[in-house]
Amino acid sequence: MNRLNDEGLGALPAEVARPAYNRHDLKIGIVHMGIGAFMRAHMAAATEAALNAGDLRWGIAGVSLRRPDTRDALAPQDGLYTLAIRDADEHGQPRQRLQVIGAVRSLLVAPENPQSVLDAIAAEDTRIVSLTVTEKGYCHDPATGALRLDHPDIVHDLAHPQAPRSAIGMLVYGLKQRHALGHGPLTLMSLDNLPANGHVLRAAVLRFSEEVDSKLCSWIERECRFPCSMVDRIVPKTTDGDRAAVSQALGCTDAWPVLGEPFFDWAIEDDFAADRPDWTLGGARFVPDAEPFERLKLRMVNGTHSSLAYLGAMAGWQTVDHAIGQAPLREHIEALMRDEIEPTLPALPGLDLAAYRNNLLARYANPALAHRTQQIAMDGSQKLPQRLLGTVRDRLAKGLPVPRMALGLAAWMHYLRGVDELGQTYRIDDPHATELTALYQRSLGQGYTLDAVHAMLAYAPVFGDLAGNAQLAAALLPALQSLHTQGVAATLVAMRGTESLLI
Ligand code: CS2
Repeated sequence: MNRLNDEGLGALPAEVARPAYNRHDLKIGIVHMGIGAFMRAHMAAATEAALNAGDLRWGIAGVSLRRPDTRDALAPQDGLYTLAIRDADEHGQPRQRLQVIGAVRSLLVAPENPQSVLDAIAAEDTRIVSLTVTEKGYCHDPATGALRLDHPDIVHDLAHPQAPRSAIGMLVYGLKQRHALGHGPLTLMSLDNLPANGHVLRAAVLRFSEEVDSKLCSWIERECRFPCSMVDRIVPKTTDGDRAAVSQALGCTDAWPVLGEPFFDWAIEDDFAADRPDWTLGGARFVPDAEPFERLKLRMVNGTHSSLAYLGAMAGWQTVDHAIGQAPLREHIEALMRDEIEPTLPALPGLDLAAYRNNLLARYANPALAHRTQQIAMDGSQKLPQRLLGTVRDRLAKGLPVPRMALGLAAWMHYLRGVDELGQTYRIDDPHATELTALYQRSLGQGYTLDAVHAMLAYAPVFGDLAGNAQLAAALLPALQSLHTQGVAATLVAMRGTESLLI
């Protein structure tokens, strides 16, 4: 089979969507740090809509922060890749709609040539630098949000201005070069699942730049923009089977396609230093304040996703659709949203929470995604604060019970034992894995007791001020004991009828 590339675009099957513009005329207006599957199924797809409408200023330079695999796969394809949107037809049969995306115009691998990344950030045509570097990529303390000046990558980058390895270091040294060239301010746009993601990014960039050069820091503070945004599309990891199926449907080899659900949402603050694509053409909406959208999404989507992932992974339910197909789990997730999460959410004009909840349950049931619970379970220490603990804090402050929230947290703690109920071992994939595994071993590993629960809650990077919270510990203990002795399925059955609304 031929390789997908510019030359072969005309020969693709008629039903495959493809760029409607001449890719050679594309300018690079966006530098994207962390060119993984999520961004290629999300922001690049929205940008493609603006390019298709004829605004060719917004080609993307994609930066890989660690591995060369994306560049190695996409360079022979002229940067082209397929977005496969998957769901089920009216008979429940999986189907996919294919679109070849042309927005990614160049690919950089930071560790091979960090200077090329700084040059791209400093280039005159660049107006936006966007990031999907995952929660841990901000080198911040998840409980407080502050940049960790003792983070090994930050320590390294402050000492090596020519060869930074963190996204924050690259941004600041790239901005320094840009400022020296007089090329005008940038918009720095975080697309990660963090509350106030723009503020987290801004704080980290300013803190780092303060260490580098105070004039640079004031320029960034005054002139650059950091809009917050909420992004939502489920993007499972692409497998070899997916690559083969997409290639077969295209009639040529695509070594690096991405998959996604049909659902797409992106609410972004309209606060840009120097113009932006019209992403509304691709389904985005510009909003004055992204906070209520972020809170809704982080708590409802990501909060329930993480709860479902730890419970599912422990029970041996490997994919989200399989897990949500278990009636007691589905009932629990539905009640978790309705009774415990939704009462903590601000009202949003036009938002019907019951419809949002039902739609989310339908998204989880999508049989064509095969989204693995272990994929969502990774990096728990980075995810739990904004996904679960905000809801928990709000409820505890009002004296409201948290039995279902506590079950998700308990499932994460229980998951740290590293073996599921079928006896399968797995690796804890988390930047704090070593500490967390050791903590589990000397606390819960010695017995599921109240003292052990308090020892877990004392883990400051995750729980912060919740350490020593008696109400939370009292909710966690029975959940942990039940998961330990009865297992996930029996615990969920026992949760039926649990009252979360009243004290
Ligand atoms: C998921 C998210 O992997 C995870 O942790 O919860 O990636 C989720 O699929 C997206 O945020 C949905 O928008």
